[in-house]
Amino acid sequence: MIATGTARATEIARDFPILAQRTSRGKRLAFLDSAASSQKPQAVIDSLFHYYTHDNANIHRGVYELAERATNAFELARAKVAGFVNAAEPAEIVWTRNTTEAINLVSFTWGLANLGPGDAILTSQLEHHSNLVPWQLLAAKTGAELRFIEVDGDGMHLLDDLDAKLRGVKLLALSHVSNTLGTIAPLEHIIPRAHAAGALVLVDAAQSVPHFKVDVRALDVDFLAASGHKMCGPTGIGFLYGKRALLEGMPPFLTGGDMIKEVGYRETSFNELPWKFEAGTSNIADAVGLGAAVDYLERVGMDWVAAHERELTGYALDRLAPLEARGLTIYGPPDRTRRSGVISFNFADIHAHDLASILDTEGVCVRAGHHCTMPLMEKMGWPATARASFYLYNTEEDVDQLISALEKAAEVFKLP
Ligand code: 7TS
Repeated sequence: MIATGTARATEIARDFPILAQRTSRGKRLAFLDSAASSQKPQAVIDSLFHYYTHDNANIHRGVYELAERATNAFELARAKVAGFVNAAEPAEIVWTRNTTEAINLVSFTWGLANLGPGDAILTSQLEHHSNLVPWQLLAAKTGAELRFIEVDGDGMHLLDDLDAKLRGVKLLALSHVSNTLGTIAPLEHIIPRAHAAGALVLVDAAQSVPHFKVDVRALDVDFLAASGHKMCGPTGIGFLYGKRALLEGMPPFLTGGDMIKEVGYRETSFNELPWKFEAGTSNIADAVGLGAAVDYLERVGMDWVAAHERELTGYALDRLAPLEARGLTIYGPPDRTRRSGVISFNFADIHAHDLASILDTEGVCVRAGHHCTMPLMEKMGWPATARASFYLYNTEEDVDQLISALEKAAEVFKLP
């Protein structure tokens, strides 16, 4: 079973030219940092080249052929993203630079218009700073209260008091998958309860949409944010999904060109969805690139991606387990069905940064540090962790290389 997955992943890895290189020390590259940013398949690189070589022009204004082609490519990419997350229509997809900007859009528009003293925002103790700091600032500006779903020592949500926590909550803002611990939030249980309490739900899907099928209508999310660069797409492009009725009711975010209908010297009427939220010239080429990334992922099949990552994570956990006797600590949910392809760990008393540097000498790329979840690290009492994260192009060979590199670290640090 695993072998089949690995054979396919080995083929898939060939679509990603960057992975074929050797490091400056002559090592095979084991790229295990896709939670930070994924690599790009040739099809995405080609789409950018094609766009700039054949179609480039500004959109929504030109009457000439090039401008029409650019506009069509841009809007087709939006439709692809809408299909990928099963939005009811492309107009419910607003382009942003990334997840962070999508969350800020909701905070600055819906949030400032709808929250006040006596209201509450509920998030969790697992959140990336992107899904925390905007709500801290919004609470400070509006007088709303910020509350937290707590997590246990394994990073599992504690939901016994959820209904009590939801009292007075107007917005629940939750990450689907934790970038630090891999915890998958049980959204199918949480969202109906949030709606029953009268709250809207925003899902930070930066770590879920790239890795398994996410259906905004089946989940019944109100807003969802994701980043193109984590799902085989270019940097600088991401999106906000919002239900039409909500987006319609929200004031614009940034203002200027393209987001307007009529402008007078003293007043302005705004464009229709989704352009009302897309001021100025958009990141056209990278939107087109993200459309190509969606095509690529759909060709591979998101069910296969999810199954492969689950298998590979299981294989990695099995191979890491014997190192626990030498001081390795693995964090995150012990229940493998509740964790994604992210494994945070520490090795004896080696600092996570030193560990990551040694792994780097062996060609293994992992992230070390607080993973933009400083409050979580403080709560858990971990100064830092090293983190390996998997994607569709990773293979058992990558995991084996990680294990050998950890054994090398044990030697260097003279662990027993
Ligand atoms: N939310 C989650 C859950 C994330 O993992 C990240 C990025 C973001 C939001 C922000 O995404 P951006 O594209 O707007 O920057 N996470 C990581 C990471 O784990 N390592 O580097 C970036």
